[in-house]
Amino acid sequence: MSNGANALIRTMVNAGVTTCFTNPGTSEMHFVAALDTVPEMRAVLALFEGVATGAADGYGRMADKPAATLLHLGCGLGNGLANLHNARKGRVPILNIVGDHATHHVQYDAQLQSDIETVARNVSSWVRTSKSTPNLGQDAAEAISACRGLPGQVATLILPADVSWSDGGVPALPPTIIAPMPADTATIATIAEALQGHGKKAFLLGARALRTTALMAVARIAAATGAKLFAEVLPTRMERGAGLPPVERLAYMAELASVQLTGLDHLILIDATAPVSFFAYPGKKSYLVPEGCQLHTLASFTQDVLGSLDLLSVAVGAGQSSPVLQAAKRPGRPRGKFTADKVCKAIGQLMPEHSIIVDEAITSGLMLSMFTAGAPQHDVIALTGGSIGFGLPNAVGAAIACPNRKVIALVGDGSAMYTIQALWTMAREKLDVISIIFNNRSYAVLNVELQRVGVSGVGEQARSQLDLKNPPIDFVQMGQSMGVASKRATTTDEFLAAFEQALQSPGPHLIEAIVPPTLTGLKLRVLPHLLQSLANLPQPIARALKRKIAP
Ligand SMILES: Cc1ncc(C[n+]2csc(CCOP(=O)(O)OP(=O)(O)O)c2C)c(N)n1
Repeated sequence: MSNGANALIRTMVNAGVTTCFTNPGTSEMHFVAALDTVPEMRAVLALFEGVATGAADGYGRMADKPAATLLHLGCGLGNGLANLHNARKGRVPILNIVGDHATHHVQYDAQLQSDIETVARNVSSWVRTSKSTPNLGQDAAEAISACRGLPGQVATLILPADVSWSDGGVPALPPTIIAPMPADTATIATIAEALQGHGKKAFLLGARALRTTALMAVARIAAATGAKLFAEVLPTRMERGAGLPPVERLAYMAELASVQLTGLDHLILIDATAPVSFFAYPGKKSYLVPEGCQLHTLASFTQDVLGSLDLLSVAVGAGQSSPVLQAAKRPGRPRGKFTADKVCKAIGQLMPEHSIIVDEAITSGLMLSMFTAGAPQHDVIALTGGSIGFGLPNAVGAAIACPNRKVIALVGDGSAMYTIQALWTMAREKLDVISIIFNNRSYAVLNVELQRVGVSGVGEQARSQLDLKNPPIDFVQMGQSMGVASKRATTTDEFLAAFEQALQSPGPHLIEAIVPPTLTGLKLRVLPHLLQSLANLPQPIARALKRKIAP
């Protein structure tokens, strides 16, 4: 007869949940012991819960199915919250199993007792404390059904220790996944009419709309109707590169995004929400849809993206149109002074086909999109919820989901320090990840934000809150101490040599790139011109923008 833990793991495996990122404690010991009775489940130890949840996020994005986490009561779940938040914003499915005290122990309010459900609700659309061993399998099947449905979401199943250790567990059958519905006839007709009219129109593409099949379909419609293609600022997963339709990402800075959207008469959302500014700034707009622009939803988070695109394609007669495709074009080999831009250029020049780029470079990745646009096809996964510390853990999950693809994680030094323990899991699991850490010894983006929020008279103490120089962080020693081959690059040539070597030898590598901060006052002034060249803006708009961003 199965105990609860065994039935639970069997249910998970039956439903295709075959990877579990763990950081267990005493209340999870029966689950841990049961792992050996179900060898189809791969358990991966993480040394901090934020690594476990971030790895589950990366796995979900790349495998298109949930991974599980195993977390220790409310405190363990709380430690994992930031990356669960990123998953929630990216609509990534994750199944959390959170151990709890045995039901009869709760009355004593022992040391680790806390309100787990309250912690879970912040990020989970489905939360349940399993009350009995015979029902545990069914509870798990319902949790999996909730997280795999549309939109993908975080489901948290709380597992009291006695429900786990008692006999009488019954594995449940996999849940049936309900097929989503496409847009209705009236919506298709309205959007088709907007696309065929004279106004300026664009699509804004989110998670599922940034995958190859959807991209090709929407690009055909765009070619037939003259619509432009935008991607959300921070995509869950975006397939791009030579041979795929090029899509312009909306800028992080609201001032720039507003310019990208200027003059639109119709904005059509596909698995995306209306664009808003990341933060509010005194005197600046939060809602970025231009006045007078009509907003349409072709497919919401719960609707069928491909089915809706097929219907729209028929309605506008786009079936035979040829989509605009990105030409193959890599940048030249970088030379000269070593900067973060040179790292981005080297990646554009050298990265292999089907690479997975995890982008948490923050300011250092400003030129990444441009330098990799015509590189061989690859995926980019981004910081969907803005909660830093996602890059290294996401790389762990992506590498486990896609063992035959190179993962290149681009991470700011500040961001890397949140979840640096991920390196240890990379070494232990021998994951094919190249972690590039931009050591600019600064929270550089916050220096920019300090200018943007309009404060005056910044003093020493304020400046020191954004400065990581003292003491300097040594990422090479840190990587080596966790078993990852690590090199430091202080010149462009050193970086190229380290990167080429890392590309040739499988397994985890770390390259610490010692670079100056990218987004200096000078770069800020140049940004409008960069955007102008990308978006063909008229001079007066570019000048107005320049005044807005860098007066
Ligand atoms: C969980 C969380 N804590 C704090 C922040 C605020 N924050 C945003 S960016 C940033 C610093 C990023 O520094 P780094 O990774 O070194 O990149 P850089 O800005 O230097 O390019 C901080 C602290 C956040 N976004 N998320």
